[in-house]
Amino acid sequence: MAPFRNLPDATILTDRDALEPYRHDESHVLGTLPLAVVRPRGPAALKELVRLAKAEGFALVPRGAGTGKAGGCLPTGQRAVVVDFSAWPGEIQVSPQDLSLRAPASALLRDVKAAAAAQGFFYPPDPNSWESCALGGTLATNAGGPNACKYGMTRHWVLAVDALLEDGEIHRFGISSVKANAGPALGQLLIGSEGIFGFIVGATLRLTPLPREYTTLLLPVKHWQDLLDLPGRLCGAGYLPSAFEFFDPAVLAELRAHGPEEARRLPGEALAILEFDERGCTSEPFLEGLLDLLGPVAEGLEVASDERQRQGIWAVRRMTSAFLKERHPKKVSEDIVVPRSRLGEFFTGLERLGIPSVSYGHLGDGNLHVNLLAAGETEPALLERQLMDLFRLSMSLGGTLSGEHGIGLAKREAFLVLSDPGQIHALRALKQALDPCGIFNPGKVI
Ligand code: 2HG
Ligand code: ZN
Repeated sequence: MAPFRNLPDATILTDRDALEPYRHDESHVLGTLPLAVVRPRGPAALKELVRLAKAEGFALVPRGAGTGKAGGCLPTGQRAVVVDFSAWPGEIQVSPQDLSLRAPASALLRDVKAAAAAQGFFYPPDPNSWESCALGGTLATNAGGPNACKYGMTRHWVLAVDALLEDGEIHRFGISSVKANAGPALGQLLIGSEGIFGFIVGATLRLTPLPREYTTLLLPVKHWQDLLDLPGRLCGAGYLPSAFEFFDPAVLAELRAHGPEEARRLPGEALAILEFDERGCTSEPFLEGLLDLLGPVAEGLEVASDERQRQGIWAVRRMTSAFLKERHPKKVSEDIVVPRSRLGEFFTGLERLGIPSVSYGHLGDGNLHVNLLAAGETEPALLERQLMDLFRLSMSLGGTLSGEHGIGLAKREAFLVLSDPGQIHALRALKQALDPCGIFNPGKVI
């Protein structure tokens, strides 16, 4: 407690019981016990924290709502202080004329999306944790979600960020317009940086008009490989779904057998959920065109008849991760990506590797949640080999080892081994330049 005694405008936790939860996020990784948790309520607290961290030699670890999937907000080592942004002040303000929204890092993504929607606008990023995660965490991790298929990731919706840098001050990078080209975009460097270059305390987000209609489709198939060329075929023909999700046969069977009421009614051996949100997507010509394009695979296609059914379908998809975790507490879930044109090759390769796994996720953008359900019972060296094989396979097809969850602690070793050495060198040089004392979230990513 001693060094924090004079910290202005902050709540400080040092009680062991209060610190314990900060060793966890929603990944399978466990952090160390932090020295303290600080909840700053203004810039003065951050300035003093940065000064103290340098003087006393402790690390600062940022945390939003703790819903991350890669351990990016977990303390490591013996001298870490968690900076919990949940009390960071600020209001959500929508600017209809600028098609933008300002919000503090502490705002819940749910409230950001609702504030935009209340004025007829849409903020598309929709990670699975969207109802509980904090905006700051989504910015630090460049969160994804089903809508990324059409709308891209968090980074594509950020106009400006306010960030704490190593001088202890908060700096703004970017402006309230999509046009800004005065030099390289430092704000973009901070998004997805997982707090290793500085901490994001607020942002100006880009909005777009709220979609006025949705078509949500259930596409059950007998042979699940029949789904794999559909994302590419649809996109190639000008049908860009706002979401294209899937469950492989094993995940679907488990959901049907043990999931909630809505899951028990799901059809097919494997199943895709497609959603379109452009103007005209509920019209007959649109659906007829889609059916023509899909051909025989569309035999069992079901259109959600109303908003209630649509919400029921999404509720099942949204609970799949937690559902599988509850049934297989020691599972390891990955989030690799391959270009959608190579999905078939990916699954052929996965079968050839013999990695026991089940998959679901964002088929439309090639971001697959490959789950190793037996990870807890697998010998650690073998598990590591299986994961490295999985990452190598994805990369050999032009993909990557993480599509949306980030690197954090969970994938750091693999990231260092598998990345282009030039990339690691450049990232380390940036780290040295922006954080010469190494106080910002050390030991993460690089
Ligand atoms: C999802 O799409 C989330 O459901 C979580 O990204 C996936 O648990 C997972 O791996
Ligand atoms: Zn996901």
